[in-house]
This record gives sequence, C-alpha cells and structure tokens, in this order.
Amino acid sequence: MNKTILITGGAGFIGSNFISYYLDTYPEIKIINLDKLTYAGELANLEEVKNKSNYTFIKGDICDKSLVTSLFKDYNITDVIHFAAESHVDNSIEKPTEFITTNVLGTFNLLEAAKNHWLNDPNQVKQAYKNSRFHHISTDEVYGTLGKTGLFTETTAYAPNSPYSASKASSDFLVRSYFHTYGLNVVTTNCSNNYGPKQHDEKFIPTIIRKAINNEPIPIYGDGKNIRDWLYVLDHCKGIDLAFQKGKAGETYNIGGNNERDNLYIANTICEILDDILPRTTSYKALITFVKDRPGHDFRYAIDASKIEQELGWKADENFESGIKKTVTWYLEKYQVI
Ligand code: NAD
Ligand code: TDX
Repeated sequence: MNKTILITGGAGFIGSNFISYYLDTYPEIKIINLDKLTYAGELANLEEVKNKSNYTFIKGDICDKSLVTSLFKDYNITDVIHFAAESHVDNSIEKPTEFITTNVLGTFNLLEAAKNHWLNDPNQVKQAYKNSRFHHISTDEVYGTLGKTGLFTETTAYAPNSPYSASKASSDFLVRSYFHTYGLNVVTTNCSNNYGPKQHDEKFIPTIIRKAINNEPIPIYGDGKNIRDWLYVLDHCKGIDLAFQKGKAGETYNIGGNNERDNLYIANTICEILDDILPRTTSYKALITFVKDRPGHDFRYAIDASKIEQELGWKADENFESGIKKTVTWYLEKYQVI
C-alpha cells in the first residue's frame, strides 16, 4: 500500500490500538496522527510506535481549518480514517457543546478538506487520488435503543437518544451526503461497545477495575440490566481494516461481537477475575452498588454483523472470557498492582 493516511484521534482508545495494529501489519504505509490531546488523548498510548520513521504525530484540532488544509497539502494525504470525537455519553449529558463542535463541525471540516484536496470542481476525482478513501468511524448508538429482541442492521432507522449519539448521527449523515453530492469515496463503520487495553478510565469496564482495586463502590446505573454488545478492540481494528480496503464506496458496515451481556454480568465477571488474581477476605462483588440511572439510558444494543461477515469476510477472533481476562490484567499492570 503506497498510502499516507491521516488518522484523527489516534491518541485515544481505539485510534491508538488501530495505529499499532496497522503499522505492524503494513510496515510500508505512512501514518499522520492528528490529535488535540483532550483529556481523553494520551501519548503514552503510542509509546510502541512513536519512533517509527513512517509515523508522525501532530497535536491539533480537527476543527482548525487552516491546519487541516495544510496537512493535506504538506503530507499529500491519500486517505483519512477518522476516529476523533468526544466519546463519553455521560459527558455529553453534562456538557454537550464540545460534542457538537468536534463531532459535527470537526467532521464537516475534514470532509471539506478531503473534497478540496482530492476532487476537481465539480465532483471529478483527481487522477492521483482515484483510490483515496474517507473512512468514518461511528457507533451503533445512532440507532437508539432495542427492546428485549431484535438486532441493529445497516437499514435500521437512526433514532439517537443522547447528545453524543445525536452528534455521531449528524456526522454519519454529513459523510453520506459527501458521497451522494460530491462523489467522495466514503465508507462508514458502526461498531458496538469496545473493550480492551488503553480505554479511558471514565468508561464502564475501566471504572469497575479501578474502583474495585481502590476498595471503592462500583457504580451500576439503574438496575444493571442494560445490555451492551461487547467487542474486543483488536477485532474492531480488523473490521476497520477490511472496510477501509474492501468496503464499497458509500456503504455502511455494522461491526459487533454477537456478545450481549448486561452490566451486572460484566461487573460480576470482573470481580470474579479479580478474586482470582488479587484475592481479599471478601469478594470484590461486595463493592457493587446501584446508583441513579443515566438519563435517557438506552436499554439494549445488539449488532447484526452479517453484512461485513459475508461481504468482506470479517469475524471476531477474541472470545469474551479470554479478552476480558487480558484486559483486567492490562489494567492491573498499568496501576502497578501486579
Ligand atoms: P476516545 O475518547 O478514547 O478518544 C478520542 C480521541 O480523539 C482522543 O485522543 C482525543 O484527544 C481526540 N480528539 C477529541 N477531540 C478532538 C479534536 N477536536 N481534534 C482532534 N482530536 C480530538 O474515543 P474512542 O473510544 O477511542 O472512540 C474513537 C471513535 O470510535 C469515536 O469516533 C467513537 O465515536 C467511535 N466508537 C467508539 C466505541 C467505543 O466503544 N469506545 C464504539 C463505537 C464507535
Ligand atoms: O460507572 C458506570 N456505570 C454504569 O452502569 C458507567 C461509566 C457506565 N455504566 C453503564 C452505562 C452503559 O449501559 O455501563 C454501560 C456502558 O457504559 P459506557 O462505558 O459509558 O459506554 P456506552 O455509554 O455504552 O458507550 C460506549 O459504547 C459506544 C462508548 O463510550 C461510545 O463512545 C460508543 O459509541
């Protein structure tokens, strides 16, 4: 692959896992990582790639039009994989403004820069960029909530319920419009909940581990019966790779692990793993505490991944039992308790 890929948000959870995976898998590609280093971005996530000659880090904001425009020119960007976002639902309830700015306006800014660099006016792809692709990373939360049955497919109607998911839905629609209106070669993947190393402390699984080892209450919103479809982050990265390289222009692909668990099950499972690795007199389960529910808390997410499985040959490799053990161990090492 003779590509120089602009990766946005590569200092965050999924972006940093993706960059490591990608540089290991394709040593000949070049990656330019544009990240604002918000509270969620962490350069330590990129320790293993930072000295590679084909990797460049740029601290900056996807909303900065002149910066983004100059990056396309200076590095001759051939493709974009767009991870950067405000990503935490609880924050979007408290302070939605930044979600609209980064997730909606930031995505718009990137689309404009790609269009201006890759296309002639009007709608004609410049020869040098005929294979250039804009891959947008999105979420299953755009579909809203499921009841006890059913699965999200690519044709499920959008019905976002939080400012976060509404901002992601808006960005998905902008990406779609640049395909239909300008012929930009876009693809969007909508993935379920990821877990694994390098996830920010604020998210559910790192919260359970951190609270448990600090002997603090483990907060479970509502009755703990809400269901998420958990996917190991590396399996998401492999799905992105396939959709980026082989996905059809203008299409969307759902990615999910066929791994539905309710929140109480997740907390109990992690406590059992901790009971084995770091035993104490009473089980960590005693720390599980039910707290006030999240406003607008979606009940259930579950993905039908048959399109990416059948069209592109994707499947999840990691099983949840081994993936969650690896993840707990990674955090215990990070917190230097083992
Ligand atoms: P994250 O919060 O861990 O990382 C986001 C990164 O984006 C951070 O490094 C942050 O510094 C950067 N960033 C934020 N605003 C920026 C801006 N204005 N300019 C440049 N950089 C900026 O998020 P994540 O969990 O890695 O999610 C990555 C993407 O995947 C997001 O688009 C998210 O919506 C999507 N997604 C996440 C999940 C999940 O379970 N975490 C599931 C499906 C989809
Ligand atoms: O302390 C907690 N207690 C709790 O019960 C936290 C932080 C969460 N929860 C619940 C809320 C959810 O039902 O756990 C579930 C998972 O919560 P989060 O980790 O905040 O994830 P979620 O809201 O499902 O969204 C995640 O998956 C989809 C990511 O943060 C999004 O970026 C992604 O799009």
